[in-house]
Amino acid sequence: MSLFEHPHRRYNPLSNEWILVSPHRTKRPWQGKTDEIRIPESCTYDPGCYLCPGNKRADGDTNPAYQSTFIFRNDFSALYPQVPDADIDEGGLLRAHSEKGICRVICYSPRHDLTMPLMEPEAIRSVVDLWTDQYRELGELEHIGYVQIFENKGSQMGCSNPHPHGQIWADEQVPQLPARECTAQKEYHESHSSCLLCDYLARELKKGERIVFENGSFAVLVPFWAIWPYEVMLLPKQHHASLLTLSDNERNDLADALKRTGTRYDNLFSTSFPYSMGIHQQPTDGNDHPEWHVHFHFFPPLLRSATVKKFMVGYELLAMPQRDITAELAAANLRKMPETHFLVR
Ligand code: H2U
Ligand code: ZN
Repeated sequence: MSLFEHPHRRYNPLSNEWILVSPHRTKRPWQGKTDEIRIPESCTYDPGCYLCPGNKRADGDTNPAYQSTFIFRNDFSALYPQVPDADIDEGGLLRAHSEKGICRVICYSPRHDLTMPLMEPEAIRSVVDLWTDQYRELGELEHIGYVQIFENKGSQMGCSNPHPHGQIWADEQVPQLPARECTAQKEYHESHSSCLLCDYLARELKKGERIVFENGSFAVLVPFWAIWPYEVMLLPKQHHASLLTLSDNERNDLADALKRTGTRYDNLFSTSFPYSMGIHQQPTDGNDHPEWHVHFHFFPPLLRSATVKKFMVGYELLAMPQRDITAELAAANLRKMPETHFLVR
């Protein structure tokens, strides 16, 4: 279709935002920044790592000799529960309110050198179980209206340590981006009497051009409206508002989908693929959210190699997001990748 061969705007119905796509620019020469290639860590235990079993953390606590996953309160939490309620509003121009919350760190494995694609499916399943339990436990707290589980992977995404880990920040109020998704899903649900992401996924599965792969219960696709070059969304085929209602089999399929997504990513540029990943689940604000469909976003910065990344600068910071490589081409490139990790071939 010629629309997709020329500059065009695409709509993101989840965030109610637009993105500019400039497919003709993919042939432009690159004379910009090239990072030094990092060889993946290979030691199973690092005495200097604050996440390895038995080691001391920055606040002086010692990690237990954990065998599977390990969770602790973030020693430098951005949010904490004991905050006095307070508000200001001066003419709608100076507004602020207090915010309570809880921040935790999750170690995926005692092994310092592993990442999700190199972990056994059973070990990834343990992480899925922990995410589910944490979402339940934190969401049940009265002052927690939203639970954000996420992971920064790789130093290019600001990750502080190669030890496989993620974070949870649980907030009193629903933060801005999930709040936008909440509004969009709610409006769609009210006007169509169906779920936005169920309907979207059905269309994508029928078309196939943006699907990376699927298993029995999950699909991984490059969204039509993706901003980052190799951004993907991972979502269950059945309607689930959160991880809580996934069956045992669906949890196993989720672990499988996470391993395969990570493997394809790493194989794309033969590197430990950096990204920020997060799970969007229904708010835990005490309201019903039949509109909400749980999904994972992966936002990786790499564009053309292990060293050439996309910068969100200039027009993106000042006007709107923009991409060159189309979502369809990105999906085709990821679809071509083998599912055996390049480090174990
Ligand atoms: P990142 O790799 O995404 O930065 O996450 C690591 C988190 O671990 C970070 O939020 C916390 C940092 O505050 N941390 C501790 O809680 N204890 C430590 O000893 C070091 C780091
Ligand atoms: Zn470690």
